[in-house]
Amino acid sequence: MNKTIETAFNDHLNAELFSSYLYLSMANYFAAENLEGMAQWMRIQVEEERIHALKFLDFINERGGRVTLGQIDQPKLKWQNALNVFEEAYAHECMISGKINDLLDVAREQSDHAAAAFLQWFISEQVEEEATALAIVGKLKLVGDHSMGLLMMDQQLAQRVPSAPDPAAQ
Ligand code: OFO
Repeated sequence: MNKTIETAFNDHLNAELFSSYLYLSMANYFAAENLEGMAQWMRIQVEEERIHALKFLDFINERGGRVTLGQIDQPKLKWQNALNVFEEAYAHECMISGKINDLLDVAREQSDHAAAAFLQWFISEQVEEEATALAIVGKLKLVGDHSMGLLMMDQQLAQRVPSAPDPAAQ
C-alpha cells in the first residue's frame, strides 16, 4: 500500500474512532439530562461512526497496509443544552467532511484510484451527516426555551433506527 495513503488513512481511522467516542459522550450527557430519545439517537450515531472506522481499517488491511491504532483523545463531557450539543455535532461533521476532502486530494495526488473510489462513499455520506445534524439544530432553535417542544423533539429523535447494512460492504 502507498505509504502516504497508509499514514493518512490510519490518521483518519483514529478520527472516526474519536467521532464515535465523542457521540458516546453526547449520549451520556443526554441520558443524564433525562432526554432518552436524544441519548438513543446518539447511541445509533456511535455505532455508525464505529462502522466508518471499520471501513477504513478493512480498506487498509485489504490493500496490504498496516493498521496502527493510536490513542483516542478524551471527548468533552458537558454541554450547555441540547442545541449546544447538536451545534457541536454539526461542527464536528463539517470538520470530518474537510478531512475526507483532504484525503481525496491526497489519493488523487498519489494516483491511488482505489483509495479515491473508496472515499467517494464517504463524500456522499458526509453530505447526509451534515444535513441531518443541521436539520436538528434548526428545529432546536425553533424550540428555544420551551420544555414541551424539547420533549417533543426528544420523542421524535427516539424514532431513529440504525441504517440498513451497506450492501457494498458485504
Ligand atoms: Fe459522522 O461521519 Fe464519520 O466521522
